[in-house]
Amino acid sequence: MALESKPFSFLQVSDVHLDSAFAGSKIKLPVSKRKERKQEILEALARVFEVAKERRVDAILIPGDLWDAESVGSQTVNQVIELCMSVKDTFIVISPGNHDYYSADSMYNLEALQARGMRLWPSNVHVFKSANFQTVCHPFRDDISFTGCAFVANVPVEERLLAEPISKEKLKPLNILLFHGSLDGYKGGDSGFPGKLTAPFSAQELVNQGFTYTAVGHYHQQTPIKFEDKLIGAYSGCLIGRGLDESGPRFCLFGSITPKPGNGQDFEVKIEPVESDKRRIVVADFEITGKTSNEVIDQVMLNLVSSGAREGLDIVYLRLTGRYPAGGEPTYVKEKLATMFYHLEVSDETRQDYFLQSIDERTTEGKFVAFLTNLKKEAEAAGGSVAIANGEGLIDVKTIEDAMYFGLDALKQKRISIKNAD
Ligand SMILES: [Mn+2]
Repeated sequence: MALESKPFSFLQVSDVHLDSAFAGSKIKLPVSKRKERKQEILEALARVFEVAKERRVDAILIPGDLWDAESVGSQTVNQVIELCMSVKDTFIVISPGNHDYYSADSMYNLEALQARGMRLWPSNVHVFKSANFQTVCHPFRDDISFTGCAFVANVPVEERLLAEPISKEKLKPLNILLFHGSLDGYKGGDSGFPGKLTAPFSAQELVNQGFTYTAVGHYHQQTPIKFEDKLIGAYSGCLIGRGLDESGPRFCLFGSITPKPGNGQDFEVKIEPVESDKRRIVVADFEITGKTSNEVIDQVMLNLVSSGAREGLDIVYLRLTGRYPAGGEPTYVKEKLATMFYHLEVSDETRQDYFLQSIDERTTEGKFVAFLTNLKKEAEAAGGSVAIANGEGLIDVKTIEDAMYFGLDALKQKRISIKNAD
């Protein structure tokens, strides 16, 4: 078949996690802001569709996790369906992931939508519904095909989906692969989560399949996939930031694939990240030792601004470390800066500095400190932990230090402020 020598353009978006609860993160958004952020996911997705219209893309590729759970609200899905209807001339291809897996009750199932009295996915949307790879042709471009599959349950897939060659039977000259899985060697902050590894694949296995481009979902950090410097696919990463491992800008990807002159099978593939979340999560560390409260406030502000935190807009997670003199507990940081950002969470990992004055070794405190200091030295010499209570348990350096500070709190202040203990 002769190739139309026309470029193909697309937007790629995945890991949208619509209707996320925003609970369980160390960022600790208050309930009112969790609701706002939930709405902002839909707003971010609506902007993706606006970009698709502005740039007149040929397709929107969604390789999974469009919503966070099968319990996604029907109103939310209705709004997504409306967005899809608003771009009638754009083909939208969805390969369901582990969170939005395809099942008889799924919001991707037309009968399930009918049973709920909901509107149906319009004809410009194709959802892959089989765990095996299948191929469809672009409805308005007979030179382009899309191959994809679906998760059919939220359980990790151990099988290497790309180990065997995928059928080339229905492929067109420009062929796109979409799926949800874990790239070997991915280094993002979400790579080590228990149960996260699913449908593993390598860049070598991907290049062996020979697709023009592959849109992959699942991992949340925007990651181009290259083989010997050639771009063969990408993760767009998650659409908006929800947790500490999703700090910084979040993206959808604008892609363009242009046939190279003289050869119908050779293409130039380019992707461009487009920031998709109006807010950013900014994570910063600050050491307070030896600084006055005014110095701490001034320097924390400078530190946050240089970390890219935007006043009134961003979600800031500030980790304070170091030691403060008696009465100088850095609670003033949150009080002074809380209203500057959309949300500020201060993780106070500081300790009162009990060692500014020497502790008389004849006192209870002195004996307590001497005992734990020796124990800490033993633990350090033994590689980080030491046996206590006749070898029935091991105690590590951090726990010994916690014990020393909590003990000193109790002895000196008659109260214990338990923080930064595991
Ligand atoms: Mn996933």
